[in-house]
Amino acid sequence: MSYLNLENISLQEIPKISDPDGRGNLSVIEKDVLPYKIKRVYYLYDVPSDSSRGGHAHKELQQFLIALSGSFDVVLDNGINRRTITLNRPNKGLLIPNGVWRELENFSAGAVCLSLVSEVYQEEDYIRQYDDFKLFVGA
Ligand code: T46
Repeated sequence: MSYLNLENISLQEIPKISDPDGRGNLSVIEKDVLPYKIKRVYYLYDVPSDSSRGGHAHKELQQFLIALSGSFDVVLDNGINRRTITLNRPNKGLLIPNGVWRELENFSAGAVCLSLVSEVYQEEDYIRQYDDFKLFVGA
Protein backbone atom coordinates (compact mmCIF):
# COMPACT_ATOMS: atom_id res chain seq x y z
CA MET A 1 0.00 0.00 0.00
CA SER A 2 1.09 3.62 -0.32
CA TYR A 3 1.32 6.08 2.54
CA LEU A 4 -1.78 8.03 3.61
CA ASN A 5 -2.25 11.80 3.78
CA LEU A 6 -2.55 12.55 7.49
CA GLU A 7 -4.54 15.72 6.72
CA ASN A 8 -7.45 13.43 5.84
CA ILE A 9 -7.54 12.14 9.42
CA SER A 10 -9.45 14.42 11.77
CA LEU A 11 -11.70 14.41 14.80
CA GLN A 12 -15.31 13.53 14.07
CA GLU A 13 -18.33 14.78 15.99
CA ILE A 14 -20.35 12.10 17.74
CA PRO A 15 -24.00 13.07 18.06
CA LYS A 16 -24.73 14.46 21.53
CA ILE A 17 -28.16 14.53 23.10
CA SER A 18 -28.26 17.11 25.89
CA ASP A 19 -30.96 16.42 28.40
CA PRO A 20 -33.54 19.23 28.54
CA ASP A 21 -34.01 18.68 32.28
CA GLY A 22 -30.30 19.06 33.06
CA ARG A 23 -29.56 15.32 33.44
CA GLY A 24 -26.39 15.60 31.41
CA ASN A 25 -25.45 14.33 27.97
CA LEU A 26 -25.82 11.12 26.00
CA SER A 27 -23.77 10.35 22.90
CA VAL A 28 -24.54 7.53 20.51
CA ILE A 29 -22.75 5.75 17.65
CA GLU A 30 -25.08 3.79 15.41
CA LYS A 31 -25.90 2.87 11.83
CA ASP A 32 -23.30 4.01 9.31
CA VAL A 33 -21.29 6.43 11.44
CA LEU A 34 -18.27 4.11 11.17
CA PRO A 35 -17.18 2.66 7.80
CA TYR A 36 -17.02 -0.87 9.28
CA LYS A 37 -18.87 -3.24 11.57
CA ILE A 38 -17.52 -3.17 15.11
CA LYS A 39 -16.01 -6.58 15.88
CA ARG A 40 -14.23 -5.70 19.13
CA VAL A 41 -14.29 -3.09 21.88
CA TYR A 42 -11.45 -2.47 24.32
CA TYR A 43 -10.40 0.38 26.54
CA LEU A 44 -7.24 1.75 28.11
CA TYR A 45 -7.28 3.23 31.60
CA ASP A 46 -4.99 3.91 34.57
CA VAL A 47 -2.23 4.79 32.09
CA PRO A 48 0.60 6.64 33.90
CA SER A 49 1.19 10.12 32.47
CA ASP A 50 4.77 9.21 31.51
CA SER A 51 3.73 6.01 29.67
CA SER A 52 2.75 5.58 26.05
CA ARG A 53 0.56 2.99 24.34
CA GLY A 54 0.50 1.86 20.72
CA GLY A 55 3.80 2.20 18.91
CA HIS A 56 2.72 0.11 15.95
CA ALA A 57 0.55 0.10 12.83
CA HIS A 58 -2.09 -2.29 11.55
CA LYS A 59 -2.21 -3.98 8.15
CA GLU A 60 -6.01 -4.19 7.94
CA LEU A 61 -7.54 -3.06 11.22
CA GLN A 62 -9.36 0.27 11.46
CA GLN A 63 -10.35 1.80 14.76
CA PHE A 64 -12.27 4.67 16.25
CA LEU A 65 -10.82 6.16 19.45
CA ILE A 66 -12.76 8.22 21.98
CA ALA A 67 -11.55 9.89 25.18
CA LEU A 68 -14.46 8.81 27.34
CA SER A 69 -12.85 10.66 30.21
CA GLY A 70 -9.78 12.89 30.57
CA SER A 71 -7.40 13.49 27.68
CA PHE A 72 -4.48 12.04 25.75
CA ASP A 73 -2.55 12.75 22.55
CA VAL A 74 -2.53 10.50 19.50
CA VAL A 75 0.62 10.87 17.41
CA LEU A 76 -0.04 9.67 13.85
CA ASP A 77 2.76 8.82 11.45
CA ASN A 78 2.41 7.85 7.79
CA GLY A 79 6.07 6.94 7.33
CA ILE A 80 6.95 10.44 6.18
CA ASN A 81 5.04 12.97 8.30
CA ARG A 82 3.82 13.06 11.88
CA ARG A 83 0.75 14.75 13.27
CA THR A 84 -0.54 15.00 16.85
CA ILE A 85 -4.24 15.11 17.66
CA THR A 86 -5.51 15.63 21.20
CA LEU A 87 -8.61 13.75 22.30
CA ASN A 88 -10.34 15.34 25.27
CA ARG A 89 -14.09 15.19 24.68
CA PRO A 90 -16.42 12.16 24.84
CA ASN A 91 -18.40 13.46 21.88
CA LYS A 92 -15.44 13.50 19.48
CA GLY A 93 -13.72 10.50 17.99
CA LEU A 94 -10.72 9.77 15.82
CA LEU A 95 -10.98 7.28 12.99
CA ILE A 96 -7.56 5.75 12.31
CA PRO A 97 -7.38 3.79 9.04
CA ASN A 98 -5.08 0.85 8.50
CA GLY A 99 -1.51 1.61 7.49
CA VAL A 100 -0.92 4.42 10.01
CA TRP A 101 1.64 4.23 12.79
CA ARG A 102 0.17 5.50 16.09
CA GLU A 103 1.42 6.34 19.55
CA LEU A 104 -0.80 7.41 22.44
CA GLU A 105 0.82 9.59 25.08
CA ASN A 106 0.30 12.37 27.64
CA PHE A 107 -2.55 10.59 29.38
CA SER A 108 -4.21 12.78 31.98
CA ALA A 109 -5.23 11.42 35.37
CA GLY A 110 -8.42 9.42 34.99
CA ALA A 111 -8.19 9.23 31.18
CA VAL A 112 -10.13 6.40 29.55
CA CYS A 113 -9.53 5.59 25.85
CA LEU A 114 -12.33 3.62 24.23
CA SER A 115 -11.47 1.80 21.01
CA LEU A 116 -14.10 0.49 18.57
CA VAL A 117 -12.34 -1.86 16.21
CA SER A 118 -13.02 -3.42 12.82
CA GLU A 119 -11.27 -6.77 13.48
CA VAL A 120 -10.92 -9.37 16.19
CA TYR A 121 -7.53 -9.49 17.91
CA GLN A 122 -4.86 -10.94 15.61
CA GLU A 123 -1.20 -10.42 16.39
CA GLU A 124 -0.40 -11.06 12.68
CA ASP A 125 -2.16 -7.78 11.82
CA TYR A 126 0.36 -5.75 13.85
CA ILE A 127 3.45 -4.08 12.38
CA ARG A 128 5.54 -3.48 15.48
CA GLN A 129 8.87 -2.46 13.90
CA TYR A 130 9.02 1.02 12.40
CA ASP A 131 11.34 -0.06 9.56
CA ASP A 132 8.84 -2.79 8.61
CA PHE A 133 6.10 -0.15 8.63
CA LYS A 134 8.06 2.08 6.25
CA LEU A 135 8.49 -0.84 3.88
CA PHE A 136 4.76 -1.65 4.18
CA VAL A 137 3.69 1.86 3.14
CA GLY A 138 6.54 2.28 0.63
CA ALA A 139 7.83 5.38 2.37
C1 T46 B 1 -3.91 0.13 19.37
C2 T46 B 1 -3.74 0.84 20.67
C3 T46 B 1 -4.45 2.15 20.72
C4 T46 B 1 -5.36 -8.77 23.77
O1 T46 B 1 -5.21 -9.89 24.24
N1 T46 B 1 -6.54 -8.45 23.14
C5 T46 B 1 -6.77 -7.22 22.62
O2 T46 B 1 -7.85 -6.98 22.06
C6 T46 B 1 -5.74 -6.22 22.72
C7 T46 B 1 -5.95 -4.83 22.13
C8 T46 B 1 -4.57 -6.56 23.35
N2 T46 B 1 -4.40 -7.81 23.87
C9 T46 B 1 -3.15 -8.13 24.58
C10 T46 B 1 -1.91 -8.16 23.71
C11 T46 B 1 -0.83 -7.70 24.67
O3 T46 B 1 -0.34 -8.83 25.39
O4 T46 B 1 -2.93 -7.10 25.56
C12 T46 B 1 -1.55 -6.79 25.65
C13 T46 B 1 -1.31 -5.31 25.41
O5 T46 B 1 -1.56 -5.04 24.02
P1 T46 B 1 -0.77 -3.90 23.24
O6 T46 B 1 0.65 -3.87 23.67
O7 T46 B 1 -1.04 -4.08 21.79
O8 T46 B 1 -1.50 -2.59 23.81
P2 T46 B 1 -1.41 -1.10 23.28
O9 T46 B 1 -2.20 -0.25 24.20
O10 T46 B 1 -0.01 -0.69 23.02
O11 T46 B 1 -2.15 -1.13 21.86
C14 T46 B 1 -3.55 -1.25 21.84
C15 T46 B 1 -3.99 -2.06 20.62
O12 T46 B 1 -3.32 -3.31 20.62
C16 T46 B 1 -3.70 -1.35 19.35
O13 T46 B 1 -4.44 -1.93 18.30
O14 T46 B 1 -4.03 0.74 18.34
O15 T46 B 1 -4.13 0.06 21.80
